[in-house]
Amino acid sequence: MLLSIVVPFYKYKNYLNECLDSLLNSSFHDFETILVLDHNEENIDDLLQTYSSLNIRVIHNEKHGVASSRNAGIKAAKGNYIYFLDSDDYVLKDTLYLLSTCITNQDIVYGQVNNTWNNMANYLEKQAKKLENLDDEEVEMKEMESQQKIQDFISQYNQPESTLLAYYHMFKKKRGSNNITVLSHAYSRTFLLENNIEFNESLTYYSDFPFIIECLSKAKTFNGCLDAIYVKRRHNDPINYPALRQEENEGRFYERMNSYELSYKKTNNEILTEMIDYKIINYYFRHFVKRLRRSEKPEWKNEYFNRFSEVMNLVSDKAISKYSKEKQKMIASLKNKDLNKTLKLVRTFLGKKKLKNMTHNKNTMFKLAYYHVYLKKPILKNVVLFETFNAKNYSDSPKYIYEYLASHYGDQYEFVWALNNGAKPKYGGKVVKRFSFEYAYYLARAQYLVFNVRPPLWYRKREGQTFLETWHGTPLKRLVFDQEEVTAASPKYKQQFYKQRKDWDYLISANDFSTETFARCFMYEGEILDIGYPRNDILYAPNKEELAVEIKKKLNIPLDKKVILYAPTWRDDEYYGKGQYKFELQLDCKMLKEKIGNEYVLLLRTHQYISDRLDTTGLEGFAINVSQYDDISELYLISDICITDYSSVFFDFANLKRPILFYTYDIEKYKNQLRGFYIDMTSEVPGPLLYTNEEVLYAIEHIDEVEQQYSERYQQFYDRFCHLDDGNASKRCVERVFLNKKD
Ligand code: C2G
Repeated sequence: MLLSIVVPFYKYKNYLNECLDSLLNSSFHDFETILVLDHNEENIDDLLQTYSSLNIRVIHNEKHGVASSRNAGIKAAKGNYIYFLDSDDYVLKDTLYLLSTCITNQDIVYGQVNNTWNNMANYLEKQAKKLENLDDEEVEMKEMESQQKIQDFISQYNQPESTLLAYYHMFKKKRGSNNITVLSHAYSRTFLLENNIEFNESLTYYSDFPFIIECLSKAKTFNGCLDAIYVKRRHNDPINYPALRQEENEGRFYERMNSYELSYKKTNNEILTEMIDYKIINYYFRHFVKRLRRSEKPEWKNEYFNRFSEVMNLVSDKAISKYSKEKQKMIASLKNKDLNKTLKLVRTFLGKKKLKNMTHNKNTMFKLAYYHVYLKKPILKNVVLFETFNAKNYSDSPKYIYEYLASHYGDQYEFVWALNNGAKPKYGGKVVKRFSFEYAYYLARAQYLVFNVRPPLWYRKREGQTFLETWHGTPLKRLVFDQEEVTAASPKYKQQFYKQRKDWDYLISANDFSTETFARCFMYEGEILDIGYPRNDILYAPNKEELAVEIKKKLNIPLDKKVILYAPTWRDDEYYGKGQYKFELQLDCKMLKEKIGNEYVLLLRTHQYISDRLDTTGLEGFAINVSQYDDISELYLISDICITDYSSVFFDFANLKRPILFYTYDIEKYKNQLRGFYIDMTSEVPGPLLYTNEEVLYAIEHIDEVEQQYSERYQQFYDRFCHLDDGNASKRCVERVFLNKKD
């Protein structure tokens, strides 16, 4: 047998599932799977059953930790080569096959690791596209550049080329020793056993580094295949499912130091020693300096500083000489255990770095003012800053809270709106552009902040500030901590959310269902105002008929025409770039115009994340693009029918008790791959799920029948989700948050 795949398992069964799945789908089969159970608490019998065709050998680690699990795996292995696969990672279909083609009596055969938080297919597709876009000449240039770098590296040392190539590829480039990993490579079992190479079990977090250094130091023959990709999962929920490297632990620092020291002991090789040097120096400038300057834990300036000084004294002068004079000085003062001098140098070093980052992008200069000037000034009493959808429009609950507050208590407060679209708030509130100096000013100094999404990441909540998070919809799609993989967001999303939600003093909920869901999915512990949605007050306004006429006139809609609003949501996997989502209209507007154009006007409204512009050519007199219209609540008021998909708009629209149609042409993908839902779309939503344009047309033409058919379900839905809305939510909100009344 060629390979023994050693999979240590401690926790996160859902990841193990994907890991084993990847082995099952591998195009290469000459391997055994050794699953080393490390006191796992989740029962995995069902998984073993599912993957019985892999003939998994299960062994139990008597000790604890990934090092001893892997050692147990090495001992149990029967294959000629050993491949370590962590239970939260996976391989691609051809990874093992490609690796196997390079195995011809080498001590080590190396592959390559790719990090991902997304699915790998996406990544590969993107890579392929990138290559497609480069013309042949560019590809050739890039290839030549990288060849040149490799040659430069090789020419520096006097060692066999295959060894140097292995070093180069494993370390990627000079001074890049941070990339070092034991993963993605196959190790000859005899080589490991004959040389007594094993993981150091006293290390929990950092046993990889000395292991690979020892392997590289002792191996005589190498081969590699960089296309043999090992996929390393970037955990996107470090709060609930931290990866080993994301766990916070007291002993971590000392372990890191021990691991560096141990690594030096494992080799005499010049290149490898230099790699260790670089790793230590990199750690100093990338991480240690920040802790030294900012950590509140006194250890960083005492014990940790002294211990690091000892380790830095092991670093060769040759490696140090490759750094700038400034960095050399910082290293020297650390080596001399001169804390005061080091602190001084570090302060300048970090200050310069920050300034460089800020001035590099002139657009962020206001942040400097925010941190260094505005935050130091006192809070401005009774100043309220409002923001809706990142200042895209004047709408949603902040608008209604503002209008209530301004019309009833206008003389007691000063109002500021962050608005980028030129909208003018009623009652003459001050307008600032998001991410401007003025914006930073009010973000730092306003006493009250009313936002319907999260504030910028650089916002620092101050003592004396009250933050009211209104949120922007009853959740249908799974949110934050209820989502397994956050496909569209950065892997830091959950971590950031966790931190930010602590800043909220109040969170508004439109119904009991939201109250329960938000508390869980945001891991929110603050006060929830279950008062209904201020944005829905208008739907209960006594003069709503007159308001509707006004709005229709504003939009040039003939008063004798009925109105259909089509308001779909965005799709996590269809985007151009950060925050810029694609949307392709699947509704056949031309056909609808032909069939129902006499009776209806169609309002098309894309979600605020969508950057595609709808093309309404040929639809004049029938379809109106209202995507830029500020307030969707006003559009509800004039609409006789609402068509949506998985957007929360129907929870609000249902307050009007008017018919709702669901055009869910991609429900399977949306439900299973992208988000998952909190409620059962097929049995709980207040209208039919329609999959084709013909079905949509039929439903519109038979809307009375649809209403009748769904009347019972609609009522149940209304009772469950609209039970708090009555036109007075803004009032209740203002009384609690601004007048501090409790019921
Ligand atoms: N919206 C809109 N036009 C659309 C879609 C949405 O104006 N075509 C507004 C509605 O007010 C809606 C809100 O944006 O309630 C949120 O949109 P969703 O489609 O529900 O999606 P998302 O922004 O992901 O928010 O708890 C709710 C979730 O956070 C969903």
